[in-house]
Amino acid sequence: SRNGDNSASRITLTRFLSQYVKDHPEFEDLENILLAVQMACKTISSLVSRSGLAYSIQNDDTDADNYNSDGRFYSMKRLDKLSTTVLKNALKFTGTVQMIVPEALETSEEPDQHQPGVLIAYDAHNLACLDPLDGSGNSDASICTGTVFGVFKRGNTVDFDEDSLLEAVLQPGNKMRAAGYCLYSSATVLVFTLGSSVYGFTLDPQIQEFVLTHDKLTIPKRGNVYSCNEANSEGWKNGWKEYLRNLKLGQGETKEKYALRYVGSMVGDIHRTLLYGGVFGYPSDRLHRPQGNLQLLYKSSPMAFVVHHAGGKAMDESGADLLDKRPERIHQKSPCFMGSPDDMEELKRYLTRLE
Ligand code: FBP
Repeated sequence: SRNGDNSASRITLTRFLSQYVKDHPEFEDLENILLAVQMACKTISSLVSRSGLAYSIQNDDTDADNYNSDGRFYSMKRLDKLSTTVLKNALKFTGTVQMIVPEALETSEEPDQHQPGVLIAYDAHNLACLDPLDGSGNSDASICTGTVFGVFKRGNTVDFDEDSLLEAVLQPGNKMRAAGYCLYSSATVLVFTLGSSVYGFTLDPQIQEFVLTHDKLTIPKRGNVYSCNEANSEGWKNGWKEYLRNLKLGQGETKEKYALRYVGSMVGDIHRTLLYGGVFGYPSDRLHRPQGNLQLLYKSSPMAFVVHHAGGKAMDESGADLLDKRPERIHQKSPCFMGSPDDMEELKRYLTRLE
């Protein structure tokens, strides 16, 4: 408009969703969940951006919950918990969604590891898994974090008792109806797909609304960045090792020398990969993390669903489609790779070669 304020013509997420379900009535039942997620993400965004301030205020309080076993201030746990509460309340507010917080501890590959609190939400039609604050360990240093979610069909046969629901949620990513994430960084960006195009919305802090900034987002066919935790390289398999050696030497398919970028916050690393292209990977590390570090159900699977619908690809360590992999347990981890289609094809040749 003439005064330079085009807010009236901008497409907010709320408006976008109401139009989307008008055009695609089969997704009508998802609108409530998505609106609740966007509400919660706005609040979590504001909590995350104030976490340093919360530190100085809470530093002298006597709440034992704020300290870990060494007596060190432990605001990470607090922010984790707060985000879970915010999401739970937002979903409850819909009046149609109920929740389960599965026991964090179960027999796992790494029983001593901190198990993040995943949230399972359900209504008459859907079963959703939500990771309220991935990478929360980073937030004290003001490094980016994210919320991740994936939604499955509940299916008529599933009973309402907790065990049946927890069993029913163990589905491969290709069964998702919707998935997405919200990145809390220099900007807050919510990216999601309802199984066709991918859309990205940026939170405008002035009006506290998510506005459409990435319409039909597609990943570049090729990138020149790889992203992984190099400190695990002694335990990596040969395929991934050789692939990276060639990228570093400029002897891969493109003959271009690749750069390394690793934030250590999955949502940030994968969001960058979506926009700039390249490869993100958390492979197995024979010495320390035999299944990598990313839980399939509520971290890598929803992210893979987004990458796939943006034109990218996600694989496990055998080169098989990650979206076909069904978790056997809620917190099960799996090695994973995702990124630009051409980079993934190149990597696949290394992964499928016999060791
Ligand atoms: P938390 O949610 O427990 O912080 O762990 C998840 C995560 O931080 C991912 O965001 C990230 O990709 C990965 O762990 C990093 O693992 P590593 O520190 O081994 O590189």
